[in-house]
Amino acid sequence: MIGKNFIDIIEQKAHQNKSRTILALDVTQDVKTHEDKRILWNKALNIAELTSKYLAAIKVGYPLILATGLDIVGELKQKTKLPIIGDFKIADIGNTNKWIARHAYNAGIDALIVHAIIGEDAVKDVIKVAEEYNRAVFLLVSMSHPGAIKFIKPHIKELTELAVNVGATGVIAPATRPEEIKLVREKLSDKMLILSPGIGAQGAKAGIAIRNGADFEIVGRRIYSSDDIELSAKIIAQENW
Ligand code: OMP
Repeated sequence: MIGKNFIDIIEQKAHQNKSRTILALDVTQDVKTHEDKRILWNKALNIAELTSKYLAAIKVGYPLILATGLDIVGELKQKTKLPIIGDFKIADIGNTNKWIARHAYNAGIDALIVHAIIGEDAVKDVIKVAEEYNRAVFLLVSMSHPGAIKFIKPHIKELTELAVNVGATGVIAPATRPEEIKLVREKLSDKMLILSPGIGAQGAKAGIAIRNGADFEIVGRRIYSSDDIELSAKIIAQENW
C-alpha cells in the first residue's frame, strides 16, 4: 500500500486540529487579467489561512488551479502547514496519467485523486509515480451526484477491489449515499482511508460519512461560501470529530 507517510501526516493534523474536515478549496471566478489572478490567489489563501486550524487537509482542483496555476500549491502548504490533495480526477491512458501525476507531485501535491473506472493498467501508471515520489493516491469508486447511480454505482464493489489490489492509499465514496460508504468500508483494509464528499451544499449532514465508516469529510461551499467562513469550518469540525 502506498501513501503511509500521507496517512501519518493527515492523522496528525486531524488530532492536532480536532477535525476530520478536508476543505475543498474550489473558490473561483473569471480570470482574464493578471490582476484578476492576483485577487483570486489572495482570496484562496485568505480562506485557507482563516480555516486551517479547523482542518486536516486542503483539496485543490480545476476551479482554482486552472485559474491561478499550480504554483499556489507551494504557498498554500507554506502558509497552512497542511497536506494538499490534488483533485484532478485523472482518467486518461497510462502515459498521460503518468505526466499529470509527475507535474502535480513536482508542484508539491501530497495526494492525487484518480478515477478507478479507467482500469488497472492506467491506474497503476499513477501508482508507480506515487511510489517514486512517496506520495498518496485515492481512487474514485463512486461519486456523490445523481448521475453516478446509473454508470458508476453498479460497479462499486469491483472498483473497490481494484483499489485494494493496486495498493491505493484509499478511496473516495459519497456522503450523499452513506450505505455505499459502509459497503466500501467492509471491502477495504483498516489502514486504507475513505474520503467522503457531499456534505453541506450537496445535502449530506456533517458527521454522517464518519459515522458510516469514512475517515475524512470533504467540504467545499458550506465553508468557503458561508457568511462566516471561520465559524462554519469550526462548526463542521465539531460535528465530524
Ligand atoms: P461541495 O459540494 O462544495 O462541498 O464540494 C465538494 C467537493 O468534492 C468538490 O471539490 C467536488 O469536485 C468534490 N467531489 C464531489 O463533490 N463528489 C465526488 O463524488 C467526488 C469529489 C471529489 O473527488 O473530491
